[in-house]
Amino acid sequence: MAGSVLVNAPLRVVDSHTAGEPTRVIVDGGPDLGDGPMAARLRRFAEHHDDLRRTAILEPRGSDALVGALLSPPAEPDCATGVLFFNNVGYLGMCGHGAIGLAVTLAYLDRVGLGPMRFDTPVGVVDVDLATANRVTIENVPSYRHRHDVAVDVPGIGSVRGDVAWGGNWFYLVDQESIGERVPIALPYEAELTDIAKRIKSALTVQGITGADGAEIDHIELMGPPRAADAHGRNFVLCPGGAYDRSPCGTGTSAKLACLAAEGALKPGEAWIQESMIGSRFVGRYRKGTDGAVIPSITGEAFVCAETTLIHQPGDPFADGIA
Ligand code: PYC
Repeated sequence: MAGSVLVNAPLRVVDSHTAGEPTRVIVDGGPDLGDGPMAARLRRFAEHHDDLRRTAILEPRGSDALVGALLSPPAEPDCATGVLFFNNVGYLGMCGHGAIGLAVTLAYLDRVGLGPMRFDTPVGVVDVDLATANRVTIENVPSYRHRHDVAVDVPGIGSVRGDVAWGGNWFYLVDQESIGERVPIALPYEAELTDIAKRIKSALTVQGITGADGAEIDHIELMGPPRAADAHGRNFVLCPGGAYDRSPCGTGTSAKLACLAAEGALKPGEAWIQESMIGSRFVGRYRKGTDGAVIPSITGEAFVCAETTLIHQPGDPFADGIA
C-alpha cells in the first residue's frame, strides 16, 4: 500500500550538508533490524524495509543527491552508534560525507559531545573526532588500490585508463588527462561530466571490470587540476544513482589517497587537499595499514540545515517516493 511506512510512524529527520552534499539522519523511528553485525542488518533493511529508504530519500520528500542515515544500536560495544547509509537507488557500505554529517547532527541533538567517538558501519568501524560543532575528522576503513592502470574502451570517448580502488565503496579513478578532450571540473559542465562518467561506468560493467570478488564499481571519480593554489586536486564523483557528489566524497578521497600511497606520490601524514566539483574541500591524510592498505583520515565541515517530520496525508499517491 502506498505510504504504508509513514501511516502509523512519522519519521523525524535532521538534515545537514557536508561541503555541500546533503545527509538526512533518521533520528526517531525506523525498523528494528535485530542485533547482528551491521552488514546483516543492512541486508535486512534492503530486503524488508526498502519502502523506508524510498520514502526518506526520493522526491517529493528528498532528492537524488541526498544520502540517508539510519541509526541502529552498534554491534561493536565501544561505538557511539551503528549507522546504515542509503541513497536514491540503494545502499552504501560507508559514506564519508555522511559520517561527518552524522557526527555534527548527533552533537546538534546533544547526543554526543566534542571529541572522539566511533561509528559502526557495514564495512567496519570508523573513528570520528568532532573538533568543533561543525569540524570533523573521520578515520575511514582500510583503503587500497585494487588494480592499476586498467584500460576500458568507452563508446564515444575511446580508450580510458584508470585505477580501481576501495575507500569504503568501489571507485574507478580516472585522471582527466587520460581522456582526450578535458572538460573542466566545474558546475557549468555538470551535464558533460555526468555523461562521460556514466559512459565509463556502463563500459566497466559491459567489459566485466569490477572490484575485488566481482564487486560492482558503483562510483566513478574524474580527477583534474585544483583551482586554489594550496589544493592538490579537484574531483567529479558520479554516485550510484546518477547524481554527482557536491562534496569531494569521503570514500572517493580515501580511494584517491590509497592510489597516491601506492604510487609513492604522497607520504604518510602529508596533507592532500581535495576540491569538489563546487569548490568545497576535504583535507585527506593517511597512515599505513596492513597488507598494503592505508588508513585514510578525512577532515571536513558539516552544518545542520533542517529538522523535519516526514508525514503522509491520506490519499498521497507518492508517499513511497517517485521511483
Ligand atoms: O562522501 O563517501 C562519501 C560519499 C559517497 C557517496 C556520496 N558521498
